[in-house]
Amino acid sequence: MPVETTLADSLCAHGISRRGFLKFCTMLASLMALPPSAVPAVAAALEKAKRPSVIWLSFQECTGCTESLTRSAAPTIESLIFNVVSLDYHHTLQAASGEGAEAARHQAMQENWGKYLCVVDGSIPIGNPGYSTIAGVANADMLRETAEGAAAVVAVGSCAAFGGLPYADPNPTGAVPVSELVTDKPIVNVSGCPPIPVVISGVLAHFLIFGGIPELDTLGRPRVFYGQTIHDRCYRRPFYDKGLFARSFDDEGAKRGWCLYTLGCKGPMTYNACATAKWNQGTSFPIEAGHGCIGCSQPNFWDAGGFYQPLSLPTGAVTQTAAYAAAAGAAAGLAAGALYRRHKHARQAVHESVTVDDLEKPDKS
Ligand code: FSX
Repeated sequence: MPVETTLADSLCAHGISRRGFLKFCTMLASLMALPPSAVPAVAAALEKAKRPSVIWLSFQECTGCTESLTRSAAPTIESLIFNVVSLDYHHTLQAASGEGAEAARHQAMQENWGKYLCVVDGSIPIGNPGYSTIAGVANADMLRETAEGAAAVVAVGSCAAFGGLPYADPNPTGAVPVSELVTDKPIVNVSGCPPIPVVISGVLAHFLIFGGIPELDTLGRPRVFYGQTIHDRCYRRPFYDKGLFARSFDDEGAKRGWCLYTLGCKGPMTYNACATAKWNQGTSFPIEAGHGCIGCSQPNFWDAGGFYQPLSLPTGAVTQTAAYAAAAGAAAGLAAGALYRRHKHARQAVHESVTVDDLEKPDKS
C-alpha cells in the first residue's frame, strides 16, 4: 500500500485533539532530551510526516513485547504513533492470515522498497531451519528477505536485540539476535524484557521527525533512552546514598522504601528509562512496586542470574539495619552520607561481588 497519508490527516481521522497531540510531543521532546522550545518544531515535523510502512516480524519470543505495547486500560497517547504508522504486517495484530498475510508483506515491501521500517521481536533460531517457520519460511530467511529492502531494522525486546531468554544456556535452538544475521542495515536495539512502550514509540517518532535512527550507545541502543542507569534516576537513590538498605522484602527498611541493593537490585548496571518513563502510562516501575531491577535490558541477563543476590558492595559503603538507623537517627544518616561522598569516585568505579553476610561486617574504612 502506498503510504501518502500525512500524520496530520491521520490524527484528524482518529479524533486526536490538538491538546493531546501537543502533550505527546512535549513528552517525546523531554524523553529525547530536547528543550521545551523544541516542542513546536517536533509537532510541526510530526504533523507533516508521511506515514511510514512498518513490517513487524515476530520470531522466538513470548509476545510480551507486543503485549507491552498494546495491553493498556485505555487507548494511550503513545499508541498514537502506532495508529498513524502503516502497520502493514504484524502476526499478532493483523486480521489477514495465511497466504493473504504473506501477500500483504510482499506488497508492502515492493511499494515501499528502501523506505519501510522492519521491526523484529524475538530471537532467530539457526540451529535448524525447521525450528520456527512462518508460512513455511524459516525465521532466518524471512528476516534476511524483509531486511533487504528496509531503511532500518528495529530490534524490539532483549530477545531480538541480544538473544534474550531463548539465547540463554544451553540455547537449544541456536538462537541469535538480529545483529548476527543483518549486517548491512542500521539496527536500533530497543532492549528490555519487555521494552518500555513509550521507548518503542519514541524510536518510531524519531524516525518520523528526523528521518533516521537516533544516536546509539555501544550496544546499539538509543542514548536518549538508555544513556543512564536505573540507579542514576531511581527515586530510592537518596537511601542508597545514606547507606539505608532493606534486608528483606518485609522488614522495616522495605516498609520505609529504602534501597533494594542488598536484595539483588541490578539497577546500578542496567541502562534503561524505567525510573523516568515508567510503565502503565507512567504509573510505576518494578522498584517502585518493591522489587529490585533484574537487569532485563542488558545482554545475557538470564545467564547472569543472581536476581536476589547483591550485585556488589560499593567500596566504602556504610550499611545500616532498620533498628540501628532508628536508634542513630539523622546523625548516622549524615555520617553515612559524608562517607558516601568521600568514596563516591571509588564507588562508581568498583563493584566487588559480595554476599549478604559481607554486608553485615562492620565498615573498616
Ligand atoms: Fe523476548 Fe518479546 Fe521478553 Fe517476551 O517479543 S524480550 S521473552 S517480553 O516477548 O521477545
